[in-house]
Amino acid sequence: MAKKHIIVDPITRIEGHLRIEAVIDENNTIVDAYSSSTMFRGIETILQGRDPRDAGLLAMRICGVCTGTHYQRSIEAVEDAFDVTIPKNARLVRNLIQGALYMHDHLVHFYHLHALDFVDVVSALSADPQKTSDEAVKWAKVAGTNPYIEGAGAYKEIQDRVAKFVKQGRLGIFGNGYWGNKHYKLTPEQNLIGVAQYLKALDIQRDMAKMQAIFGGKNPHPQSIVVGGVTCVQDIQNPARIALFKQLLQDTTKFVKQAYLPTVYMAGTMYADEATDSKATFTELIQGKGVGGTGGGLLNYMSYGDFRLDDTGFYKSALLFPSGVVYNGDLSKVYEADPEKIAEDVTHAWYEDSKPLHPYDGQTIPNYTGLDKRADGMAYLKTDEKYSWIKSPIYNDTRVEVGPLARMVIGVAKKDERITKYVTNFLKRGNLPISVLFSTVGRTAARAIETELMADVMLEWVDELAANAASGDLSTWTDFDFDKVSVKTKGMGLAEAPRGALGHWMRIEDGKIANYQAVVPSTWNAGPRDYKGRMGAYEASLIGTKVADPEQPLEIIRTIHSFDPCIACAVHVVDTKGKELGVYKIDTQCSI
Ligand code: NFE
Ligand code: MG
Repeated sequence: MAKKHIIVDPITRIEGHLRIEAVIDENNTIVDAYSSSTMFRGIETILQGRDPRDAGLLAMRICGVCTGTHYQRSIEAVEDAFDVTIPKNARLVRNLIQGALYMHDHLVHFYHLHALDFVDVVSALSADPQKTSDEAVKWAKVAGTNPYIEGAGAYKEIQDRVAKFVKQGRLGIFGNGYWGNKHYKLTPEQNLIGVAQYLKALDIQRDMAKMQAIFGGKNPHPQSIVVGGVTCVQDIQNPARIALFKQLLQDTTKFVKQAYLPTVYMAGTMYADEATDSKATFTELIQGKGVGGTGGGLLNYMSYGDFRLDDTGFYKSALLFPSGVVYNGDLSKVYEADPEKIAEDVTHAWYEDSKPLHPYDGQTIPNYTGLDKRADGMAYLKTDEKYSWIKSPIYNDTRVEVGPLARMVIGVAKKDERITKYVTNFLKRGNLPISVLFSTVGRTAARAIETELMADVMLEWVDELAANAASGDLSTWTDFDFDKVSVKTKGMGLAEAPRGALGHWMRIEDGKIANYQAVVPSTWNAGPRDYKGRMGAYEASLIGTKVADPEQPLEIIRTIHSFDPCIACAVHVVDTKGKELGVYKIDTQCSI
């Protein structure tokens, strides 16, 4: 039987526009896959010629999600150029804003962007509320706690709310799901737990956003970070502001521990067969045999490291998440991440050809070559040529995955005490081997482990900030000599974002930005094939996955969602002359 082509475009419940073309064999197993951003926009180009100190405010408009992270990375690039070390209060405040952003991002991802790939909402209507409550107790116990939502009455109330929606024939936020698909594996009671927490998480995420606004001034797009430090002097001086942050942190941590983690255990256990369904090697993966579990993918992981724990200087401080590189899922060897070894390739991206370039010398010259319109009326990606607006980042001439899973894997490989403790505890409680991490389910579990770790460590930081301010240290800014930029200089802000390794590189000449490049987590993960024809992380993760119903490619969406795609971030160049680069129509229903 001939191979079939599945096109998912757009992938929904993500930021931006992403198209996946997958080829399945006669057993409905994916044997080839292509990831394409169909969106073109931009920031890097408009930063050229501007004052470096303003770059952060513009750079954070790359995205509406990890806004504060781009802001901070851009400012750190300038601080690197000037060799500025920020004061302790500024470091702690930046850590708290970023930490709250991680918690917010991970929670919204798990519940609102990803959960419905595992939770069948319609099935929840046939759940027994008492059994649901008992089931919630069972999974909370695995996580060593009590359920956040308790009692048959609470579950009955939520079930009635959803039933009302369904009876009126309008599923609202739950519309357009693949409800009833054979690859949904939770019981009706487990599905009801998922739905109940989904709705509650809408309130919790608001509080996590508030935490960012306490020190950031607002959210999204905070405005209190400046080159040399922070401007939220009044908030640091006012114990009530710090106490409010701490209260919101404690309230939201409760949900992380008593709802998010138990539910990851529940879903992880019910989908565990997928996490452990293969132990193939990388060579077997690229032959289409699957590796680790479903969705394992490249098995090469990279982290730049992040969250400074002392004030010795940006690239000198001890880190909460260590930097490093692990190849082929081999945790026995870990290599240092060397910024010199980063390059972006555009062989299969809609830009003027060049050899792979280091970001300091990166170019963004669009060259849109269109799609292949065939006799069947459909437009296909020209996969032998250019097929995405996303470039292909390369590290040390290999493709790597970045993100929470990479951070946890590298932390364990580097024998980092705190990360090893959180990962080991998680696996021990759930009676799971470490190999389960190398899968779609594992990627989702790693994000939950990171959220708990982040919540706990932020409680230490907020107390440290309160104690430091109480001791009389109210310093928030380090002075620096701007005239230094009249000479030629350069700087990079290399650290992490919720979705993985994030770098901003800036060349400065005559006090103005001469070149600016951002290489972003979703660029690393969603990039197309490179100049050697090697797959990006999304593409590799789909190989070997079995699709239960090609008309409902739930498994493709589930695995891609596990990376938490942000295409707005991944593509951030624009043709500033507003020239039309090409027009094509997308058939969102296509599955042929
Ligand atoms: Ni637009 Fe982002 C994060 C950055 S991109 S969300 O996290 O940087 O992947
Ligand atoms: Mg870029």
